[in-house]
Amino acid sequence: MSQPSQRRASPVALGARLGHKYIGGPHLRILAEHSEADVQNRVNTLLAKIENHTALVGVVGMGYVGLPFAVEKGKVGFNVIGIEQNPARADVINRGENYIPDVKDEELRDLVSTGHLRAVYDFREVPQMDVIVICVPTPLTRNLNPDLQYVESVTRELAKYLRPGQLISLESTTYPGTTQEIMLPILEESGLKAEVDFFLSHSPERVDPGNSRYTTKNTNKVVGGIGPNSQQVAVAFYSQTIDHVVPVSSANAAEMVKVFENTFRAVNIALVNELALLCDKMNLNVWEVLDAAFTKPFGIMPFYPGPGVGGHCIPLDPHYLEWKAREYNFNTRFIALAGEINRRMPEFVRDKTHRVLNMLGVSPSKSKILILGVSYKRDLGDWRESPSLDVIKLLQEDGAEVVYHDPHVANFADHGLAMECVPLSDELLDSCTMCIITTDHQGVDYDRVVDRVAHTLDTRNASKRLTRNRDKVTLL
Ligand code: SAJ
Repeated sequence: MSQPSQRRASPVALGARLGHKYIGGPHLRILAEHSEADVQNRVNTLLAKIENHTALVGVVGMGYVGLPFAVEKGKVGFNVIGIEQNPARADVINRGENYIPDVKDEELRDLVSTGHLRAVYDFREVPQMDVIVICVPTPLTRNLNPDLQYVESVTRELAKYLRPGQLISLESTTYPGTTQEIMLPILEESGLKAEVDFFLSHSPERVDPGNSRYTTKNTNKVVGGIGPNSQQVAVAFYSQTIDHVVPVSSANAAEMVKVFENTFRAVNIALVNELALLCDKMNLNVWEVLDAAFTKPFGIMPFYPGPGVGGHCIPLDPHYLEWKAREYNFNTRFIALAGEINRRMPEFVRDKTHRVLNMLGVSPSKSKILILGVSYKRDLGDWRESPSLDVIKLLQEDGAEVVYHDPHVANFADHGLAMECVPLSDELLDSCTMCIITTDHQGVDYDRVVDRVAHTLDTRNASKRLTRNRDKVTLL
């Protein structure tokens, strides 16, 4: 098959594709052919830098996605500059200190000491970079609409410094169309043309915080360019550090893949949460039902109910797709229903708490309740969007005195709350009316908690291995 540069496209088509207005005459034909050769040269130059690891890599946002990504690139020999708007974080990195559990301290320290990795506060060094990867948050507004302020502000900054030959790749989870419809026009305000002067792709992050089995390196990576040149350089770039790259036909497709993945989880978590609500009415043990259902060796995968859905992905990302679908007059009812059920779970926990307090003969306003676990999932210290915080607020509204213990969270301030972790002492346990297990961290002595507290509401089945006093436990 002929190489792109050998194809004889008509000057009009070529000129149009290259972003030059065809005004006729042979001189443009020379210009167009020269530009096609230019473009191919830019692609080849970038490919060479990527393949010999001399490309200077920029990573915008040094969080739980950006920092592990930067470390993987540094480990294979790329020089990496982290652009981190939080100067304190940038300074920590430049001291060779780590703050992301999924990153190995010694690997970060070595990369910083050898100069392979450093952090800066702003975008002034972008012109020296060959590839810039964007790993910034994509939150929701209060009424569940996409909030692209970080993606847009970063893109505007990049447009100021953009130069021919660079690849920009967005990793943040977002609705299909963000890269093509939002980022591309902003970047072309620079006067440079996508696919001709610079290259643009979407490659959704697939980080499962705390998952030591699947890492940045061995998790399959989907990559979609806004055109064939962008696709070629983006696939080459990601292939340097990721075992298996999965090319898809466009940035839109890549964006859709990711929001589908997280919608899949949100819907299935909502399904088991709904089952928990029904089992409660039917006096069935939802944990027993699910454990038995998951013995089926095919056609099913484990999900479990809980006090709600936390983190910065599952509660948020599906609503990016829901919002975009409305543009097509399409109601994504599964997403809406899943969000409704999952957001309702903290209230269900409050209802069950009231039942336990009634059984103990204590009114909520006279109770002292221990919340065991505030991070949004086990064995992590991240409390963002954690349902535990919703449970605490609801119980405080009922007048209860609420304290928390979480071995991974020394303190937190969010949702109008500011609390310190209390030690899990015998005195504390003896002073509490009841305990609610909201995060099933390993390493907590659940036997001891259940022994000493009058009653425990277990929303995670953390007490499943309890050897005694099962009558002092109520399961979600
Ligand atoms: N949860 C349940 N029941 C379940 C699974 C999860 O209640 O069966 C709750 C968790 O307790 C947590 C929330 O849902 O509060 C989200 O859990 P999660 O396991 O999806 O954790 P995240 O959001 O940190 O990571 C997810 C990734 N997780 C997995 O694939 C296991 C993955 O979906 C994405 O790569 C990532 O979000 C992301 O960054 O999008």
